[in-house]
This record gives sequence, structure tokens and C-alpha cells, in this order.
Amino acid sequence: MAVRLQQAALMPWWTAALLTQAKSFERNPVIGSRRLNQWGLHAARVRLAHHLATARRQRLARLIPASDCEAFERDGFVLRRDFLPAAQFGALLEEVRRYRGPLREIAEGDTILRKIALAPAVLARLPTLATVLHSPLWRGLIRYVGSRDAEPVVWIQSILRHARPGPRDPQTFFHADTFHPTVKAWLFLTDVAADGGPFTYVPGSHRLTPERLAWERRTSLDARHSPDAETRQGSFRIAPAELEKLGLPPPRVFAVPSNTLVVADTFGFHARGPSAGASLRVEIWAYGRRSPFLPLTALAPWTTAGLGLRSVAAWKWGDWLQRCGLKSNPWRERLGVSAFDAPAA
Ligand SMILES: O=C(O)CCC(=O)C(=O)O
Ligand SMILES: [Fe+2]
Repeated sequence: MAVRLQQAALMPWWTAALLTQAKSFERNPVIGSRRLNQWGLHAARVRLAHHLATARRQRLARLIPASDCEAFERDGFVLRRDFLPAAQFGALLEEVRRYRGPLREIAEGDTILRKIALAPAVLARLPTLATVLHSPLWRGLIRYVGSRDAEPVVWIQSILRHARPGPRDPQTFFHADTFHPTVKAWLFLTDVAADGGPFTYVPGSHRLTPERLAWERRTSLDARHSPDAETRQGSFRIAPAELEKLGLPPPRVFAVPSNTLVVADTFGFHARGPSAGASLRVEIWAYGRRSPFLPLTALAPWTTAGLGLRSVAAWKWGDWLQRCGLKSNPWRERLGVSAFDAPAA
């Protein structure tokens, strides 16, 4: 009874969240409602978000070369080998290798993810990286693919595969990150082998075809009670056989040399590819996710440095909750370690 009353009291809140990027079918009973999704609630959010993103993107096309727009429209990603001039890439690599400021690690199954947040004091020690993040092509690609004139949040990220005992890394299952177009970018600082945990992406899967919309609708009906935790959170997993049924091609495997940039719409299906043994992938990793239902391209006040500070604050808040015995913080702080170091023994 108390739970029901609480649910009823929160209903206006859950309903208002429909106009935001909220995506959890488990937490939000309106988003997760089987009946509302039978009536087409999820499908309507997906359709409207795509419609608005397409309109916003058209207005940002001037920021990048026409050939990149074409590649993106066709594939859902832009790939650029030799993104930086060799000397600048060398300086960036050296700078990141030398950096041993505080960083955080989190486990994703048997993978360890290591992240350095780019707060202003950190960026001051990484001047080449700061320059790269201000370059017109980097800024333009993030904005166009993300369909917002907004700064992304950026980390230096290391992915250490088979680095701890644990279940299969959940990111190795094909999935869409959320229900609306959204951007992620990878500037690889290591060479990535096909069997060394490459990023993989199903070309063209960013498009909202009638088949995809029907799949979104079907998946939304049971997502709230899915056995898969990520699907319950609104990041729908898809089986390889289903990809084929949607008329999609096999995934593209980004086995690429360092200094390759990939900027992708992660509404498209993607996964962290398999790693035959222990492997290390290091990248400058960016992520931009803003309100999907704003028709405006601008109105996004956060800067990359501000977002970096916010990441650090979130980690510290997690530490505090843990110290108070309220919740354990999965983000472990590590000191004196670089992005390129092996996992702790
Ligand atoms: O690390 C990767 O290759 C992809 C992970 C992923 O699914 C994501 O970043 O959204
Ligand atoms: Fe993802």
C-alpha cells in the first residue's frame, strides 16, 4: 500500500521525465509501462527524438567536410586515419604516457576500465590534448554527429581486457546506448588488433528504418522485466541473429592503427569486440548526450573542462557515500599509475 501511494505521488515526476533523456525502463514505471508502450509510447519517443536530431544536424553540417557528412549518413560513423599530424600525435602520446595524476578504475565484468577526468588542472598538464580538443575538426565532428552545438565530456580511457576474474564484459554484447541519436568518439592512442578488443559497429544501424522502429516497439514491451540489466536500463541488447533479421550487414571491426579517430552515433548497434587474451586499448574518449527533445542546437552551457570537474565531483561524492556506509563506490582511486600501465597484480 505504502509503495503504491509513493508511486502515485511520484507519477507527475515520472511523466515529466518523458521529455528528457531518461531511459530506464526499470526505474521509471511510465517509461517501462507495457500498456503505454503497446500504445506506442517508446516508439513515439524514438521517432520524435530522431526527427529533431535530423533537423538539428542539418544546421550543423557546415562544421565538417561534405564527405564526412556523406560517410556519416551512410554508415553512422566517421573514420579518420592519421587524424593528427604525426608530430602532434607523438607529442600527445608522450604527454599522456608521462601523466600519472590520480585516476579511477571500475570493473565491467572481467574488464577493467581506467579513466582520467579532464578537470582544468589536468588539462593544464596536457597542453597538446587541450589543443586537440579545441581543433575545428574535432569540435565539428562531435557537434554534427551529436546533433548539438555542445561540448562533450572527455576522458583518457584505458580498457584492460581479461584483467580480473569476472563474468563476460557486458559491453561485448551488441547494443544501442539509448533511444535517441547520441555521439561517442574514440581517438586511439594504441594500435588495435582485430582480436585485441576492437570497437565494432554495425554500419547503417543508426538509421530509424521501419524494421528498427518495429524492433524498438517490440523490445520496449518487456524491457522492464528483461533478464538483461542493461536492457532494463534502456540500453537495448540485440542478438546477432536479430541484426540480420533487421536487414543489417555484419559489424565493421575497427582494427586500426593508433592516431585513428572514430566518431559514431551510438543509437547504432555496437559492441566492444572480443579479445583473445589480455589486451590494453588506450584512447581519448568523448561522449555527448544532451536533451533529445530540444529543437535548438545550442543552449548547452557545459564546457569540457567543466564536465571534467563534474566527473571528479561525482567520484568524490561516491567516496563520501561510501565513507558514510551508505553505498559502496565502484570507482576505485589509483595513484601513481599511467593510462598505459598493466593492471594491478
Ligand atoms: O569500448 C568499446 O569498444 C565500446 C563500448 C561501448 O559500448 C560504449 O562505449 O558505448
Ligand atoms: Fe555502448
